[in-house]
Amino acid sequence: MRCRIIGAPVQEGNSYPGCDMGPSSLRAAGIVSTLRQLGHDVEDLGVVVPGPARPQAHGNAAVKALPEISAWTAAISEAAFRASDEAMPIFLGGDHSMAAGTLSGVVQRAAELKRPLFVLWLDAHPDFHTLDTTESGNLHGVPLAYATGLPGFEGYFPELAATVDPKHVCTLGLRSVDPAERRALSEAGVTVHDMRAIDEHGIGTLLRAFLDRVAKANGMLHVSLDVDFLDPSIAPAVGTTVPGGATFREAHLAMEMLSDSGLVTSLDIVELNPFLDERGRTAILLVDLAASLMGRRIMDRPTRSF
Ligand code: HAR
Ligand code: MN
Ligand code: MN
Ligand code: MN
Repeated sequence: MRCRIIGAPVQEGNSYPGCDMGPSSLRAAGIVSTLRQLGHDVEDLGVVVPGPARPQAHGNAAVKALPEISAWTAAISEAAFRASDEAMPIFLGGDHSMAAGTLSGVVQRAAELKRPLFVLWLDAHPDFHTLDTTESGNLHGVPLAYATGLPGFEGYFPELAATVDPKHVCTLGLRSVDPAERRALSEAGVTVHDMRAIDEHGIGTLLRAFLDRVAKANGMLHVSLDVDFLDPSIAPAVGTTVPGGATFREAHLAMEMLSDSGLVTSLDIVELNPFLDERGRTAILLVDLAASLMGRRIMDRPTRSF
């Protein structure tokens, strides 16, 4: 497969400095060479550079770094649209606010190809706040609401060329949802599989049902993998750890099933904060998960000696 790696070192969307080092850490952990070893044609496009931030204030005084995130969103969206031309873009974050740009770019691509875009959101959080409902004001909490066309972003974030149908979104791994998000998710018809659903039904059953829907609709599939989807015991390098996350095997199984499906057309790896990592273990785990998603199987998994 033809892949394009794009760094998006945005960190203004969260309150723990360090996410800007995410792309470097994933590169140091071998993201490019690992995908090449799996036989993919990998082009490394470096990092996105945002345009100048225009001063902007919002009625919700909690909102932070709106001019910066708006500038990042525009630049990332353009890069995502271009990179998704006959290739699979893999976006290295950066905090999750970058998904405002990646989703906006890939949904524009899907609209051009006249195919529906589906989104698998692997995260402890749904990131389904609007600029009006966010209480923390951290804009990594809003990208999914923006991309699905929820109101209140007009005039603040770039105008969307197309929106993601919220009924094509499946969130998996949730365990920290604010009241306003809970209401908005249910009104919009987003599929919500929280950790309890994973415990009860198994991640494979839930993912299988979603993948069947994507396949039936001839959909494109964007996967957004937030580090805090994973249990903090295996993935400490994230500002917003929440106990009770996905295990090593649950995460790999999800990636292996995604690989088998052949449906994934774009991927985000977000929220990695290398400043909080332990000898690169989270970055290494993320590269291994990306490898599973891109075709590595248990039987040919190399043993690691560091
Ligand atoms: N819902 C909370 C807020 O809006 C927490 C958002 C945290 N988001 C992430 N990404 N860490 O998923 O502040
Ligand atoms: Mn997130
Ligand atoms: Mn999260
Ligand atoms: Mn769904």
